[in-house]
Amino acid sequence: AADLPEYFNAAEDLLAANLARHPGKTAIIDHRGTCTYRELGDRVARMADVFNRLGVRRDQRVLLCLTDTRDFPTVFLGAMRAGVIPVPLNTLLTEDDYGWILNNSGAVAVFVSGELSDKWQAIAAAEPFVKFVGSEGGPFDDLEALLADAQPAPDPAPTHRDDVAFWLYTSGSTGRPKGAMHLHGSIRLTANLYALGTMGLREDDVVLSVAKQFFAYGLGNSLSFPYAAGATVVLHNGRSTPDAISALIVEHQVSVLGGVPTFFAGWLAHPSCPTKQDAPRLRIATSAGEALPGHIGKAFADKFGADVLDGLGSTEMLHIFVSQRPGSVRYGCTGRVVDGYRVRLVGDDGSEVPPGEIGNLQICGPTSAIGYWRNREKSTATFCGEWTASGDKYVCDEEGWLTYAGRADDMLKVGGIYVSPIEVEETLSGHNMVLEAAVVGAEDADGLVKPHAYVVLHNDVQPTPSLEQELKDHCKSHLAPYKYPRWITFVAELPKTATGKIQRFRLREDA
Ligand code: 3SK
Repeated sequence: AADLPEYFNAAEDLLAANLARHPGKTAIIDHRGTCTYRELGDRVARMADVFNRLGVRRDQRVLLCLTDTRDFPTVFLGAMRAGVIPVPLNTLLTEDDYGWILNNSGAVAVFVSGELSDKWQAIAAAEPFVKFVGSEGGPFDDLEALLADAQPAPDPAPTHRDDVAFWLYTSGSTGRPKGAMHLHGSIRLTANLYALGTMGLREDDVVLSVAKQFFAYGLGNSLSFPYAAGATVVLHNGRSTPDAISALIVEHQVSVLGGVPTFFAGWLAHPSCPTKQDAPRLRIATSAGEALPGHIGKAFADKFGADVLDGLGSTEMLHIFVSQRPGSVRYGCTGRVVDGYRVRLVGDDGSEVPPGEIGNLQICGPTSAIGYWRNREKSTATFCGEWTASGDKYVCDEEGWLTYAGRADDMLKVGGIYVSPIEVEETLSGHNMVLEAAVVGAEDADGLVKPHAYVVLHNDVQPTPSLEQELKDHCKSHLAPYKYPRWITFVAELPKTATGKIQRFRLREDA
């Protein structure tokens, strides 16, 4: 961080060099067409006036419930440039989640994509002092009209590199999500250390990310990294289906693809997946979110003659700190520590374990969040001095190659997104035919983890295939849909300790 100027504004830093160097270059391609760096810079500069007119002041929080269009970087960078704190939200959460986060964050404004506004209307009606702004339709004031009326602010807010720039909410196994607070300096540092230094992102790249911008992984892939490199990013405002991603790769000749293992597994087997001839510029892919099974990485490399760089990152560290390197990939493990970070593996007593033994992964590096908002207990458990606990178990060999060995807690990573088994269990138990439930991770045919529920029904209820489907639908409608259990096993009772705690490890052994 000492290499950065003391007074440093992350939004200004990402845009200024591009505005000076190639203002007419396409920064973004989205469903509206192309947006040059000049146009993006203008929109971002106007946002300061939009915030002013909305009555949003420095250090206040604004929520972004936005799909992947140019409006996301407009609001995200515009907020940081004005010293306002943007808080991107997972667009798949429920109304209940949003109400809780609005209250927890104390946000004073919410930016909502038209197609997501149903989940916000009741909240907006109950919050007369919070401003709601809509993107592309919906009942709220229109962002485009506000931008058109606004005057561009010539100068960014004089933020310090150690000022809080933005927050990202992340789920834990118990309780509500935690708002990880990130600093202005961290955005440039993740770009320098990982995107430019490790992955080798270039100005002539055309980047596409399967993970959306509201995820830490997608925020780097689609926002900070392409702008730091002066590249072009393709934004897709719909679901990242194999058809959609294939079409975008071919149409825009994508050269860097940011994916997750669940996506790669389905896409490589899908009829729409382009050939190397259709996608000749595709030169590199990244994978994160969950460990990449070696056979999936090899299948991609065989098909495209390009590496998939598996990596491990976290919302707390902002982006990837363990990664494969182009040209020296070892499929089946996650890679080695990224220059600028240090990792160590510790046993349950806190002492380092020797090479070859499983330990709890901790990371030291300049991009860690400074804590969780309003959560002293979980902040002190995760951020231990210069070390941040990742919650993953790893093994390291003598040469520093790190291989994933499972989670240290009960959390599941499903398609790269955290799922709390407890939340799914509580939802199942809320169904009137369910007495209790336990959820663990089980591997599908590709070796990727998905939720598996063990359900005890009330005495007079018989398990049937239609009840199994009903319980899955119940979860999909009460939770973010990716959290639903892919398998349900009806059991007479759950394994428990003498004190009544569910022994998930015994179910994992059976799964
Ligand atoms: O889940 C991951 O591996 C990840 C990667 C990059 C940034 C953030 C995260 C959570």
